[in-house]
Amino acid sequence: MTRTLTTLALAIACSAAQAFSFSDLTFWTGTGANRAALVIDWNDGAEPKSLAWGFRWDGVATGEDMFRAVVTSDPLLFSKALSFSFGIAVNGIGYDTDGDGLPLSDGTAWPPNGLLFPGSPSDGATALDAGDRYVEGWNTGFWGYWLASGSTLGTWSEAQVGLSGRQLVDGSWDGLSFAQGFVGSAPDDPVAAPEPATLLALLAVPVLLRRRRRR
Ligand SMILES: [Ca+2]
Repeated sequence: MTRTLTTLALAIACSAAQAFSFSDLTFWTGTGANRAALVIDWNDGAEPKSLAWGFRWDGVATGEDMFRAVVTSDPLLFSKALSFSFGIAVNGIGYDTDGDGLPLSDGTAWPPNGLLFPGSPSDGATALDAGDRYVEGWNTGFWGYWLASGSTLGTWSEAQVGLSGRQLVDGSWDGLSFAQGFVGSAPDDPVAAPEPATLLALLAVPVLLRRRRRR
């Protein structure tokens, strides 16, 4: 298993492209004629710096719709989010890189779909597995929200709305980039999050069973 995961990590690292485009995405969720992508940059010093997922939809969809769809469909992706009258805000995002669950230092009990609404914000929890990634912040930092356009990833600019207020545009990019100490930076160029079929081949049983056990 260790060697398999190392191979997977190498495959992820080597798939980084100079000009990342929609055709580079391998993990897609949702159905419809429109396409957008979600890029998550932990700014945690680990590689790959950021990962990207694709989202398809018809009609009207928001950044929140894409975020919820991606988090709840990728078994390796987890998030703590908060719900307000104006919509949701991201508190923490984690990635179970080694596919055996995402235990945190604060004992968080993740729900089956990986998207937790804890009710109050938290700071400072860390991933217990050495290879996993998790960053959260509310008073110590925050998940900045960025937007870009173009079938090839263009220049990022800070969103002027939250995830719930953002209406997705066909062929656009949403970025979440953690701002430690409230010092924001645009998402670094991503690599494609591994597609479900790859995950199933490499990790399927352990990941799916573990998620089921952890509820
Ligand atoms: Ca793990």
